[in-house]
Amino acid sequence: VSAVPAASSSSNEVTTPKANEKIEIFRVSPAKLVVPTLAFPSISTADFQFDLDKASDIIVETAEAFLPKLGSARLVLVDLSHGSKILSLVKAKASRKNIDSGRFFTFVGDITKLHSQGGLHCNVIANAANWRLKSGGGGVNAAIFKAAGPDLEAATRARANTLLPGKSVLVPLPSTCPLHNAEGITHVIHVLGPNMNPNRPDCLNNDYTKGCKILREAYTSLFEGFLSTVQ
Ligand code: AR6
Repeated sequence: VSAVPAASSSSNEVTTPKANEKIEIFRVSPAKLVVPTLAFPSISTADFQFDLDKASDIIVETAEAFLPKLGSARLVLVDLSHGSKILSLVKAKASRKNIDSGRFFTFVGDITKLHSQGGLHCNVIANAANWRLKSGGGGVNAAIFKAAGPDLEAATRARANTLLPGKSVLVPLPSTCPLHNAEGITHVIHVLGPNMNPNRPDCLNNDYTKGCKILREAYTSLFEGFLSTVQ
């Protein structure tokens, strides 16, 4: 049985069936062909100045704990450059623990262009948000709100106005949203991590007992949100 996407009509893609060859053609939504995949940035480790070594332990441990619940779905930690320290740390620690690298891996690219520029299909992306769930600011938050346009702001407002540290909110994207129709992203999960930057609200003043607890809660909440889209 061949699954032929109904829309592949370019003449040089057409193959002629051989005698007696049975071909069944049925419509397959492109979204259904993609393995459910969450792409997420390293929460709190840039503008919020969280320690990279501690963050990498938490990312690897929470991802490892969630993989068995996720079926064939994948978790992908994304950052912008090949020199990313957090990607190197996580890659090394995941490999030491023999975590399946087909289901949990790192990827270099802009999280808003993973499909169009990186060839990576992700149906859900996470945002390292601020407590007001406002667009702008810097980092990945500014990039995601800019790429998604006003649709994401409206869809976010329909669900929440603020977020507590360690929590997340799952926001479905309408099909009119550029991130949905150009990149195949159906949901954005806003996550608020712990803040160690004295110039940002709710600074924890280097209290890593509280900080690690909140970062663990943040990833747990993020992966639970993703799990709810898979089930
Ligand atoms: N694609 C992939 N990764 C990115 C991108 C991108 N386009 N942009 C940044 N990163 P940050 P935080 C990586 O600072 O520390 C915002 O202003 C980046 O290299 O975005 O949680 C919010 O409004 C780093 O590894 O998030 C909050 O106020 C990771 O994303 C505050 O910053 C997270 O960096 C949140 O700070």
